[in-house]
Amino acid sequence: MTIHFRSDISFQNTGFLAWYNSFPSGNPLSTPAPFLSVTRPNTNYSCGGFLSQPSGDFSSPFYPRNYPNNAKCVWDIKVQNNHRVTVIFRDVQLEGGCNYDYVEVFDGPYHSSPRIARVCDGARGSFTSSSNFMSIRFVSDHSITRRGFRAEYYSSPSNDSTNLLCLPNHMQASVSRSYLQSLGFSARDLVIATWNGYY
Ligand SMILES: [Ca+2]
Repeated sequence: MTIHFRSDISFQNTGFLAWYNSFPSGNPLSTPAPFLSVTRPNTNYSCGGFLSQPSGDFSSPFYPRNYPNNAKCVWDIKVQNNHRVTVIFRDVQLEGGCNYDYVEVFDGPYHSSPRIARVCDGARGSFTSSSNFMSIRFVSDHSITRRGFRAEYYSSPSNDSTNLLCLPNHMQASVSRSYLQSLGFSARDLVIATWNGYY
């Protein structure tokens, strides 16, 4: 008999443990195979990291499968000078209560910066740094895990300038008030076609 195990390029998990036995072919029921179920704590993963691209995304370990217990992950985000970082939380499914498993957003490098927010189960929303640094920390306690979270970030100029940013599922257009006023318009004159509103 041959067993073939194959894995693809992403999402690690514990894997499997199988048991085999042999028996005389004339008496197949003489040695019934025991049912065996083994779960081990999964420590074979890495999380967090240094993100230096102008935009990107990150998620809890093994997302969208359950994150491990006792996880502590820090993502440090640094974008180019004179830009700010905005992080958008798209999906946050954590153990409820906010004191056991949570995500924290810091306005600069972790350890030396004030906390902007603690993101808990069910949260959505975005947060923007005051400089070109932001850090995100994910913490899980010793029990109960869920799907985790997925977040995206992008950078935008921190000064009052005109800028257009297009990502697969996010678009941002910034037009400075002074530029509009130099043309004789106000911010209320700005209209996005096919959009049900005026800005
Ligand atoms: Ca937990």
